[in-house]
Amino acid sequence: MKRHNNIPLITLRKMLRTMFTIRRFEEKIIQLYPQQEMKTPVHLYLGQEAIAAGVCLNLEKKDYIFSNHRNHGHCIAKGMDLKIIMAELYGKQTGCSRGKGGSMHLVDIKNGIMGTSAIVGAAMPIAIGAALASQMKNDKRVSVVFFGDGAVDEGAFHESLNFAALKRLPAIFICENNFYATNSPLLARQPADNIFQRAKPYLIKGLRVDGNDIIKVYKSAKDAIESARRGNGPALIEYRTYRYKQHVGTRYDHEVGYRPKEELDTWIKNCPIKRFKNFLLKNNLISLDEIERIQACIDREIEEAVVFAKNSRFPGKDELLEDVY
Ligand SMILES: Cc1ncc(C[n+]2csc(CCOP(=O)(O)OP(=O)(O)O)c2C)c(N)n1
Ligand SMILES: [Mg+2]
Repeated sequence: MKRHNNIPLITLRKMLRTMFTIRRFEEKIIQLYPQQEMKTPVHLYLGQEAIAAGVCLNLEKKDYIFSNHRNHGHCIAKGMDLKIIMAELYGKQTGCSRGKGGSMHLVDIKNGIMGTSAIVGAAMPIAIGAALASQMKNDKRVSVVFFGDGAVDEGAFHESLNFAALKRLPAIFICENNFYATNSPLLARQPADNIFQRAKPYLIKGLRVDGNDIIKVYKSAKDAIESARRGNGPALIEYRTYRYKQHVGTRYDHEVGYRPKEELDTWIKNCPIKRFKNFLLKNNLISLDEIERIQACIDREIEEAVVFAKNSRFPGKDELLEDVY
């Protein structure tokens, strides 16, 4: 079987396909949002695709992920049906929360997507609860929790690391450090840019990895996930990356003044998809024709999701209080 760097060709292609799917899905939202049919706020994942794709390609269907407000990429990479996501964004009854949750409340239990929450840091204690259950049942599941650098400001981060380390839980903490929490830069909120080192006092593995290099993301996550599955306890991985768009919404925001345009430009040059595409082409692992075929296929799938969402019905008045706790 053809391999590169010990990664099978089929996995390398899945990496590209998953990143493309996330990127094109988000771009479709940007295109459709001005029609004002999607009433949900959206926290777009553009620029961070390598992290969701690289991590989730190491997971089995039974493994759990827990996510946050910037969740589309995680859910797509873990295998959620695009139709169901799109329907939820359109507030339709066929969405995963029957149209009552919107973008920040995606869930798909059968694919191990245990829910996403807009409360910064909230998913971490829930993820280690699930990991504790897996340990007690010995079901060999791994729980992965995605959170931003902003969630590291929260007490729940330390409590969760502490407990996961103490019990050697099969829990992987994935921090997507994009250097901002809303419009607040990392160093205005934390004394040092050293998130991965927070693993040290808990005596667990802490890594800092280029989050825009999918091969590095994949390999680092693979080691951590396999180790956790073998019973060796949790890990904290800090992936460094950047979001292209405003914190919430579909526009660029460099004119607001909290981050310079040059910074955005530098990161756009460092696009994880462009980098990986060039790498595959340079190493003759894919042809331009094949890339175009993959892209066309993804675009068709996204288009179908839009048609499905638009054609679905809104929840009725009589359903308003169903599934509400
Ligand atoms: C407990 C809590 N505090 C504040 C907020 C408001 N809020 C929503 S997203 C966000 C920033 C999150 O930043 P980060 O964790 O770095 O994720 P990113 O948006 O950069 O992906 C804040 C402060 C919230 N939702 N929950
Ligand atoms: Mg952030």
